[in-house]
Amino acid sequence: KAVKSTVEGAAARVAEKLADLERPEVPGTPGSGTPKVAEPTKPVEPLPPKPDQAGPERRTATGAPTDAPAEAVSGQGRFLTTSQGARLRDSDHSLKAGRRGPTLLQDHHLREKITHFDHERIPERVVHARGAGAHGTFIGYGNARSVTKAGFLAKNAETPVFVRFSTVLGSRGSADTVRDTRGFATKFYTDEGTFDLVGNNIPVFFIQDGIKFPDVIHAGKPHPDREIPQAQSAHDTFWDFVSLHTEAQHHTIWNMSDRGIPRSYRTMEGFGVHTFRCVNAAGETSLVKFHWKPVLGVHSLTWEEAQLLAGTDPDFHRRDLADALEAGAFPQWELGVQVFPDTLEETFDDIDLLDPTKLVPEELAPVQPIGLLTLTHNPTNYFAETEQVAFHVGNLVPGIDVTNDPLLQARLFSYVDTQLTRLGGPNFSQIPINRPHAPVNDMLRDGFHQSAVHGGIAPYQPNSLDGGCPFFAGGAKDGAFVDVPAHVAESVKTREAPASYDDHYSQVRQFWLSMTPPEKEHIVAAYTFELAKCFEQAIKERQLLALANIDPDLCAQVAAGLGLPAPEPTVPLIDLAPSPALSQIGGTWPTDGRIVGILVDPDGDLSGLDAVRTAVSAAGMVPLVVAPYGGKLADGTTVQRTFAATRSVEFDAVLVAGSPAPGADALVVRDSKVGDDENAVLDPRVVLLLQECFRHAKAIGAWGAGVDALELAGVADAPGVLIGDDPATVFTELHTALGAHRVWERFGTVLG
Ligand code: HDD
Repeated sequence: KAVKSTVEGAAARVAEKLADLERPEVPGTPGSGTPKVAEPTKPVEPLPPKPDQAGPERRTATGAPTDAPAEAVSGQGRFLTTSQGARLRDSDHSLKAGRRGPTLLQDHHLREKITHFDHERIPERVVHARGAGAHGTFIGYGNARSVTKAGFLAKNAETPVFVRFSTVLGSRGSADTVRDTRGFATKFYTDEGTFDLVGNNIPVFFIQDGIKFPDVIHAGKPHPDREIPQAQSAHDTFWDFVSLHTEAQHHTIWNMSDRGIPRSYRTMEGFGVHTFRCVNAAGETSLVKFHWKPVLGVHSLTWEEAQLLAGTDPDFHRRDLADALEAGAFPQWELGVQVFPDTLEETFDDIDLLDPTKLVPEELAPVQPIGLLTLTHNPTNYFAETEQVAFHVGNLVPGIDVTNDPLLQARLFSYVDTQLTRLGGPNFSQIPINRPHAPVNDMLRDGFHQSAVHGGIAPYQPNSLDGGCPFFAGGAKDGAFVDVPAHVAESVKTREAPASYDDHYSQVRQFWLSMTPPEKEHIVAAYTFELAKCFEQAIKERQLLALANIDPDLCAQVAAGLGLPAPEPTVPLIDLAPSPALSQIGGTWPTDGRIVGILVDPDGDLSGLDAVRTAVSAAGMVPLVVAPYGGKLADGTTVQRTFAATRSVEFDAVLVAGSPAPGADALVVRDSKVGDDENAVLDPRVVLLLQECFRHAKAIGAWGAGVDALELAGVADAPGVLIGDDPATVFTELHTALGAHRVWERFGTVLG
């Protein structure tokens, strides 16, 4: 009875409320001829945009409220909540029928937590899965006006950018230092729309037509039966492909050169690869190739370093970039262009500009700098930014257009298409990292993950309801992207390539002939390593034939390493003039962010250590004190690396501090029974470290009794081994040597 009266009471209260409500007039009554629901008769303004969902208040790690930007605080809000904002008292125990269970299906919090976790992963990129990103700024020099009207290249125009560097073949969790091409993709958030320059650190590509992209990638990826090897080209299917498709030989020799194993993302060149068609304000067109030139110079690892690093620090490149940004050693690249007249033939000096397996040597067409890129910030969240960023070669701005390069044409399709699977639908440009900074007023609607709340009722153009908006821009004067009216050769449909695409060797030979002796030595070693990893004899022999067509001497050296006969060339060798710009050796470069290891004997003479550490830091480099065990040295210096936890490959150069004191048994181990200098032996980990640094042609310095260590390791007397009594002088010489990246003359004398 009590229940009944409560229900009745509630019903009465509802009826009362309803009676109070103002009801809209019902227009007309049935049969009166007036429709019941009014049709809209005049255009309505779009609904006002909804304010962004407010995030919880920000708190510091200790729970105190803060105004710090979101990326600077570890947590948000004081209390842990569900995804719906309900505060949680416990997220460690599931809801059970008694302490010993079973777990109840009604545990909505358990289900939310596990369900979300179960769906945290998205498919990794089908290529370039492993990458590292950074934010920065691009400043135009203004000198590209005669070539392109692109606004972001105007003098002193500042444009925010996001760059993602990557390897190509490896999975998302693979190692950074594998031998591979590196991606160098830049998103310019310009006022005229987003421009993406989706390039590589190698100026040519494996194939001439995008229809073969799945083939070359299937060949390079792990074998489908055992899913090995990971992140490698050293296997049968890769070499099967490139020896059968000899157009791939040019890209392949770049991979086998030191370019395939960069020292750092900061020391890589970047290339747009394709030729683009640019247009200036007067409507004149030019053909253009884009280049990124690193201010720090182009430097590489040695193959042994790369292999060791893949084990000791698989994140070597990612860490190097993040550490440099955090330390304020902001990496910079100049954007440069090679400019060619836009002729009907689309060639320059007989080089087909639409063939992506060909480059134009810088000696023939200099790279002219047109702007400066500076990377300044690490991403706040890897997944949100580096993983979800979506590049597209079709993201173009007025002033930059595509050409008919068949590789580029296929890419224009692939990059949007791939995001539909990878990012789960067509609205990926609404993800914060992908949002243009130019105002967007499109008529794309709905779809998975639609997060915009579009107003209005007329998402079509033209319309007469939403005020007729939006309107078409009246051509170039309104800043519209106008496709360049490029000539299209009248022709018949055909699945064929131009005749010039048949030259697969002349520029590969030119690359080989442009290398210095140590670079050639590295290339021979790389081919020998990779082919030795192949099992099929026929593949090795076919690739040797390709090498013979590049250069008989190269072929002979690799064949000798494989224990196979060197075949004769099957095509005439064409000698193009060498291009010294292709070599990485020569010149001196800034050493910002380089790592200098300082080996210290805790029982030794520590005088000079502090001054050297300060000098290394003052030179913009990172000093790392290495000792047999951790903790603090007698002078208070913190040991940053122990012999057990480091390997030579972590350092660009090493110093051995003045030590050891007589009788010390750390860095230099003396024979305890005899206790004299003649029986001194060096800690084997230090021997290994010094000998590796020596083999990798790194600058090595020592002062005072530290020289003993070099002598005991057998590396005391050679170019780039800098010995003296004064630590400051030794460091200055070491710094100068590091400016050349390596002590090049040491290669050839030892196995590098
Ligand atoms: Fe590509 C990713 C560079 C040819 C299809 N490519 C991708 C990335 C870079 C390049 C740097 C990674 C972007 C990122 O960091 O998210 N790709 C190149 C260069 C090429 C090239 C320099 C030749 C000059 N690519 C190429 C062809 C096709 C693709 C011919 C297909 C026909 N590339 C893709 C892709 C990817 C991609 C499948 C994978 C993930 C993505 O796009 O977003 O669409």
